[in-house]
Amino acid sequence: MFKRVLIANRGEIALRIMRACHEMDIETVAIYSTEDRYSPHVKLATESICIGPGKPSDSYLNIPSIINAAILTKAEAIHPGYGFLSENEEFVDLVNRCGLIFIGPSKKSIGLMGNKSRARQLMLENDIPVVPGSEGSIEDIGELKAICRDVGYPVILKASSGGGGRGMRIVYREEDLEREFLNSKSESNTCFGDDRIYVEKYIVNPRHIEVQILADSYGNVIHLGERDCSIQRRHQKVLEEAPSPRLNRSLREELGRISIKIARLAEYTNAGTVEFIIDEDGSYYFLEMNTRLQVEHTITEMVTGVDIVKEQIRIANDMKLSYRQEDICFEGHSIQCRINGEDIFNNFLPSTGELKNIHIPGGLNVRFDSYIGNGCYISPYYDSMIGKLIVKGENRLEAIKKMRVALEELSIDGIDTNIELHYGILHDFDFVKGNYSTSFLEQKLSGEFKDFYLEMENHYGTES
Ligand code: MV4
Repeated sequence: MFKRVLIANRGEIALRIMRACHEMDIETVAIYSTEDRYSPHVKLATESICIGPGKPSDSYLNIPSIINAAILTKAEAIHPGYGFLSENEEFVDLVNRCGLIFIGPSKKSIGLMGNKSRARQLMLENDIPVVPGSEGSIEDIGELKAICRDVGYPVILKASSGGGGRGMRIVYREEDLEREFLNSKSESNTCFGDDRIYVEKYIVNPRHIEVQILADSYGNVIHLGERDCSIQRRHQKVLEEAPSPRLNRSLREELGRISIKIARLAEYTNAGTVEFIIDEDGSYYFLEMNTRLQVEHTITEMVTGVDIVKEQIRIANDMKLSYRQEDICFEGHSIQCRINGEDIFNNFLPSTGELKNIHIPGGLNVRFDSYIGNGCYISPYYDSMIGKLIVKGENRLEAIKKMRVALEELSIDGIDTNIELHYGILHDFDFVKGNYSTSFLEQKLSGEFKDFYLEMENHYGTES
């Protein structure tokens, strides 16, 4: 096993990875920017090394500095966490060529799945359902028009190198197609340096469901069930739950089987997530595969008892998975609320500053993964997510009630947070019924549903 691992990340996920390492008697190296010099990941690591100023491109994205830090501190492996360099092929390649181990999938799998239209093509060739649309990327407007006539409007244009919604355009009529095609190409070129676009029929009000998989270097692949990630705003997930209240046993088993098949097709190793959308009549379609540890891996851990980060480290060390599929038992229901520093009454503007009077809830099956503490400073340089409140109940209703109580107890002064938004969601009748789609938050926040705001205001008042 590794003696020492460098964690190429910050915030709550750096702490999460550190805990797994220390439990496995592995020493840790933290990297940090000057902006993060008082952050807890710096103190809790075995050794810490400053790699540059606050701007991510000068520090957490600075490949030469990070690799030099690993070599200087004699780390044998690098865990990238999520975001930053976690899905960067060139980084994986350089890590390996410097004689270090990347704790994650191979360069090849990351490259394959990073090209969304190529991944789509691979699924088509192997009879895995994808949304009707183009075969690969689109050559010209004539071809695009023909495909859209064939599949019917609305359609969605997506960037081949995309993800996170950038470059995406929903088109309702043929007369808008050419203009949106050019817009989409230009935005994709700006964001990803790749202007290739593919098209799919646009599924209205889908559920966004993803399956966690683990694969070792001996060809063993298992799935850890699904997460429902439909509660999101502007492509940022807000609340996740496992299992999905939308799935029945047969659909669940089918998605698990297909996800394992997809991992095998990609010769995938380590932890990964297969994303699907489910339309209103229950048909499912492969969307893409995420080749990293995800923010919401926690709820899968809560319902399976599997420590996903420990498995990642074992796999990277060429050890076999600790579980066979038959060993995985699903128990109870888990919900995660992402706690963000933002002003939900002012267009979700990021809120930064020094925290005080923090109270963290506790109790049976209540988990808070964060990096916050009294006096801690939330920097505008980084993501607004400051913590994740996670609960598990014996069933969905118990989980909802546990989360309501935990949210009431959670208190953070000094910056604005989205705690009240979560309270509104957890008390919404449609949410409680499990009756929601990816449009849920947008609809509730549009003002069409005044009761949603009332629920928040009744409880918290409208001060500040
Ligand atoms: C879709 C879709 C509907 N139909 N594809 C969003 C993120 C990326 N991983 C794929 N996404 C979607 N792809 C087809 N064919 C709906 C989404 C989607 C979405 C789209 C627009 C606005 C908000 C959304 C939220 C979740 C998913």
